[in-house]
Amino acid sequence: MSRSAELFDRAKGVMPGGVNSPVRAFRAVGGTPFFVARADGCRLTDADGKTYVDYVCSWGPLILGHAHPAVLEAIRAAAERGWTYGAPCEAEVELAELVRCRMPSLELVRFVNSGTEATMTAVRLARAATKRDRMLKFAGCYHGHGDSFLVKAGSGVATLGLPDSPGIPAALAELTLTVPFNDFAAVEDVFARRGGEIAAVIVEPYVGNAGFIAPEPGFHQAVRAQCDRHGALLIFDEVMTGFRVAPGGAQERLGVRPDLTTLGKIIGGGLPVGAYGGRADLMRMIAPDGPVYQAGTLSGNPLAMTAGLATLRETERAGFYETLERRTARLLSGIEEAARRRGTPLSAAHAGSMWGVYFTTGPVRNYSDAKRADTALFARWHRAALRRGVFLAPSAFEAGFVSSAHADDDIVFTIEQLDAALGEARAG
Ligand code: KE4
Repeated sequence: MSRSAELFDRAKGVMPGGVNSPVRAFRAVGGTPFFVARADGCRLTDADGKTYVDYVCSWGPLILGHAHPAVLEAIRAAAERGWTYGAPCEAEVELAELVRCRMPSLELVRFVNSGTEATMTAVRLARAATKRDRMLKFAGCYHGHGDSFLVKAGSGVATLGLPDSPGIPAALAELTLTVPFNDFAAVEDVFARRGGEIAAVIVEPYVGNAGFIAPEPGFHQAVRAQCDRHGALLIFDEVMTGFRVAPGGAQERLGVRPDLTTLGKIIGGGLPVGAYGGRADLMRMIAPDGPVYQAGTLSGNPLAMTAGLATLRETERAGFYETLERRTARLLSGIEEAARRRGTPLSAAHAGSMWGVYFTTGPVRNYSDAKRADTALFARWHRAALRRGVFLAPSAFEAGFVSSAHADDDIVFTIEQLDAALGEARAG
């Protein structure tokens, strides 16, 4: 039995599913998850000494790859000064100022400890500011595990949500309306019917939790206009896209200014951090300035702030984003060429270094399109890729990431291995 298998058996005896986040259990792709012993640059090494080129990158935070020297040194130096104070420190001011400089729509920002905390609070704030209770989201978008988000669409448009997990009160779920992504007619229809009840629209500007789905030109601008017309707020959930798809995130790439933005992942450099921010008139409603309560023991802790600062500063190097986008495009064109040569229907897309592929003919415009992909083929491809030393997200409905630690020869190696893995997967 491999060391990972032994560890997984032990883990299942003490943690639900043997993991601390469900997707890591590999249920969607089969097989036993490997346990990581160490990580460096673009590679993971498992407990049995096998290495993998990593395209999960801890689900987005590691835009510099693992154990980047500048981040490691910053964390080490900060740790020597103590790592949580329960009182303000300079690092949180510096990171807040840097975030605002890169994303000017965040006139004020509050740090929390996860993307889930950020989105939960942003919706609470929107409800308080508008005195409305309903929220509009898009099918396939994930905004963390807050009760209001674990909701599935009911039947028909302008659908009242239904709980998508036990433990979610039906009365709360029905406050969440769900429509298809990229379907502006559906957005218009739900606003026509319930515009006066909607506190906010929350959206992943580029959907990274259903695979990778890009917005169609003008979609977000049209949603922005609908929000303005009906007095609803627009929340960009940039937990994944923030500082990933452009130096100023999706809002810079798209040229859309949301009222509120949620962040996470990259701004913590791999340590637990989330943030929400936006219009000063809204954010001043947050305690202690205003009556909307939110708090957190470790919010703004110096270690996480330092790791986020070191990470964002590295991304400001000349050509950083251009190089990442070039390598990501190279990776996807290699995968597309392999699929074409093997007669496998495949749809690929990326924005910056966030990418996704579906085994289905494109275009994939929304979650319904994504669900037509051949997930069994994806699972076989994933397992074959693992055997060949490439770690893809263990689900057909997750995005992939390229970091600045992925060098050109890593991309070439990956294309070769994924090509061969596709051959094995097709052979069943
Ligand atoms: P966290 O609570 O996991 O820090 O963030 C929740 C969240 C909010 N918004 C978006 C757009 C997100 O992508 C996420 C979390 N992303 C998942 C990846 N599918 C995290 C991985 C996991 O849940 O294990």
